[in-house]
Amino acid sequence: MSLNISNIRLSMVRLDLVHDFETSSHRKSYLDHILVRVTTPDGLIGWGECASPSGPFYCGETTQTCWHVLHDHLGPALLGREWQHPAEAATMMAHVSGNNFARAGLEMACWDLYGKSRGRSLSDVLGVTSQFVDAGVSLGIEAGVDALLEQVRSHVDEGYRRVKLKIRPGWDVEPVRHVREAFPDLALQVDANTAYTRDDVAHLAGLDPFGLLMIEQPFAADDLLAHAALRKRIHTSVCLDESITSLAALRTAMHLKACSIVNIKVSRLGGIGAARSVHDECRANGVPVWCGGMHEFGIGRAANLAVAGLPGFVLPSDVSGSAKYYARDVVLPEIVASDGKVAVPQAPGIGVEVDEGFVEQCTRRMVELTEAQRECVSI
Ligand code: OSB
Ligand code: MG
Repeated sequence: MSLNISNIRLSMVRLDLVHDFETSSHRKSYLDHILVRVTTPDGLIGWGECASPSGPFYCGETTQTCWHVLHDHLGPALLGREWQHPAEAATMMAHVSGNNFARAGLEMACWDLYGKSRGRSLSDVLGVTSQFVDAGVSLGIEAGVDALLEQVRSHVDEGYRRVKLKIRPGWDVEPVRHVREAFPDLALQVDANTAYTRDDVAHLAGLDPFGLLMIEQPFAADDLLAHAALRKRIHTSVCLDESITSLAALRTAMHLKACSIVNIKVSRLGGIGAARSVHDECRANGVPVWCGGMHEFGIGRAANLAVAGLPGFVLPSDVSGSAKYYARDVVLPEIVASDGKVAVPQAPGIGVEVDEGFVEQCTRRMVELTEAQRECVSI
């Protein structure tokens, strides 16, 4: 059974964060994600989410570049063309280089369509059998140690058993020491979002006494050699996030022994298919993986949960319940964490229903692309 997309609607949707989030590069209080709604000539609807940060800090993409690339390049590459499987749709977009966040949004919508057309959930289509994913939380940089301890306390009280702390020069060993003293048994890890340089290797070794699960991406995305050097100097496992933008990048990182753990993100890798390939390669090589997040709304979050159910995901994910991020989600049923676990959606496609009325209320910009006109309505 072949599918083809006759209409693509892009909606830029803003949700406020319940708690400001600060990383080594920036602070944010809201999210502008692009929801991608695709329709077939028979009226089947698929949804995807482009979870790009607003500014070019995590990677080069922004909400605006994603909008442009989806509108002018990726959307037109798919409109009106027949495909049998989302992998084939991905091939139709392969001439567009980079722009993985934009690509992931549209590719996700193709998986949703594909699953719905067969009455099968994404997790089933991916061969996932796990019903639950171990959910951790990623906590931002706070004004002080007391505020951080309060954040850790409230999430531990909610049942989360793994916490990731954002670090940067000047906010690393001391906050980690305080959290470790207050929570001796908590599974704890840190994420530097590229804030350090090779000169900091000895300083980062100062994190070794705290029994961390890993240190994530201390150095620049393209500085695999610095990560390899760090691995030789510390006992704590080194995990890569920003560096792993493709299967080829993963293979290079493994070859250089730059990491012992990989954070898999659907957005950064340009889609569910690429995320699965990276997972398969890691699994074949005995590299443990876990599922990272980009503060996704319910659509991207549901897709992450299906991916995180794959067997190589042996470490807790950053995919928390929706309530950790925003007051109301764009999907029903709400994604909830209970006892540190989140259920893998089982309904057809990505497995969540989009609350279109609420989406409309939160939409700041919308455009529709059709096969005939390429573009018809915009607000
Ligand atoms: O590095 O993992 C990261 C959020 C935005 C950009 C980068 C990162 C993050 C997170 C949050 O750590 C993960 C989440 O809760 O979705
Ligand atoms: Mg990270």
